[in-house]
Amino acid sequence: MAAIAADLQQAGLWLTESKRVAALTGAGISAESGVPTFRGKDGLWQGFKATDLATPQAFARDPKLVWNFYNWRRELLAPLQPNPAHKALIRLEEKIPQFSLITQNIDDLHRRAGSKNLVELHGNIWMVRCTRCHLVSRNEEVPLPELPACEECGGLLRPHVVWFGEQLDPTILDKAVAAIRSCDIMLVIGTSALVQPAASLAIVAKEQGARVVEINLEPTPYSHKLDLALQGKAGVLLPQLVERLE
Ligand code: BV8
Ligand code: ZN
Repeated sequence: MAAIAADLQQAGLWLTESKRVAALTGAGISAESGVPTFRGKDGLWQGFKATDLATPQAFARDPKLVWNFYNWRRELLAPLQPNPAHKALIRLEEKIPQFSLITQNIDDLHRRAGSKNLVELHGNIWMVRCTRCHLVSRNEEVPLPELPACEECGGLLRPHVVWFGEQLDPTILDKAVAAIRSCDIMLVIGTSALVQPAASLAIVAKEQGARVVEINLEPTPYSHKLDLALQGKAGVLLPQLVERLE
């Protein structure tokens, strides 16, 4: 326990000296809200892996199956609340002159927690996009019809999220990279750092001279390249880290 206290102390010091902070979050920050992560034991749905269903090919082949998957996640997510980790990032945003929050998550919990400067790299589960007229709208119906239709043109709607094999919105990615390129310190929270290009943002930060601190339940392929890797629950460690700023 002593080691982690010393690491928290050190991370707190670096944060106190920083004017520009960037945070990248993954599914692990929402785990304590009850959101299943992708690679934990609960990373499966009816025997399917998310990587099998969150693809344009799967949607073209069987849109009903893919919508069943997203409807299941929408129903599961609707009642869930932000946890102390999400809330600690709100306090950080209030304290740090320039704070950017970049998330891989589509669960909307950062927005619901009140994060302002938020970049959703992979979209948002409550946003839908028409496959015909490309109209994007927020829709919180739970559940949506099995094959939801666009109100404007009747075209088939899809989740407005980035599937595997799809490019991220360049404007959104550029905003994330700009924040990473200019930060003094980057926090990488609750991600297995396997999905690209999000995972490599930590290296972009390191290469421009920022300090990078990881908070995760387990080590990741990037842990050994970073300045600190705090092992533990985000809902426990993040509030402790932000307290050092008070
Ligand atoms: C692209 C939206 C290029 C959808 C998501 C082979 C090798 C390398 C790369 C590839 C490859 N084949 C394909 C690729 C590229 C691919 C990729 O990276 N694949 C991976 C699987 C290898 N990437 C893409 O396809 C991206 N696009 O590359 O386009 C391109 C170029 C030209 C032309 C066309 C295309 C698009 C990737 C975006 C995919 N969409 N989400 C949806 O959610 O339904 S990704 C999705 O999975 C999430 O958004 C998130 O990004 C990812 C899950 O990762 P994590 O968030 O890290 O979650 P995970 O469960 O893995 O880890 C949680 C961690 O938290 C764990 O470490 C755990 O220990 C920890 N934890 C748990 N509890 C806690 C905790 N930590 C703290 N506290 C706790 N309480
Ligand atoms: Zn339409």
